[in-house]
Amino acid sequence: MAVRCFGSPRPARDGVKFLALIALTAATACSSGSTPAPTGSPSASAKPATTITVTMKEYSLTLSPAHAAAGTVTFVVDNAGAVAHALAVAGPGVSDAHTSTVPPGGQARLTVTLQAGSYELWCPIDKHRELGMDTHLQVGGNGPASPAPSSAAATATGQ
Ligand SMILES: [Cu+2]
Repeated sequence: MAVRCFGSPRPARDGVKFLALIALTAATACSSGSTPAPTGSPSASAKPATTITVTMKEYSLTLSPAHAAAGTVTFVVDNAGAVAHALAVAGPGVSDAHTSTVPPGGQARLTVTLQAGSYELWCPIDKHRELGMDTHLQVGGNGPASPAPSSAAATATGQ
């Protein structure tokens, strides 16, 4: 019965709070380790990702813009058609990148890392590819040929 005097929910609650604090601290330490942001504003310190809008309908794919530099590219897929579509991408270094099925009027995003070269984009649903939902994206080299992301970022900052 002495346990009952002790048994208020407060100790347990404090324990949870403490654990949450540890988790929070760990998360903060983790993120600050990968991104050195001294002023606390994490925006725009890294090179911004390229975004390409892909408009899908029956039966075509339209890229805007229709070219990209090597690096991280996010395809924003808009289904402007009347049936479900999806986007698949293949090319140098990318073999099985695709969105899930996008319903009519829906949107999806697909982020891939592109190298210089030619990429094929198509809709993998039914025979949409054969019907015309198939296009290419030319990816150009990004500045000097040295593929070192960290030194490239330093160079960009210095300019
Ligand atoms: Cu389709």
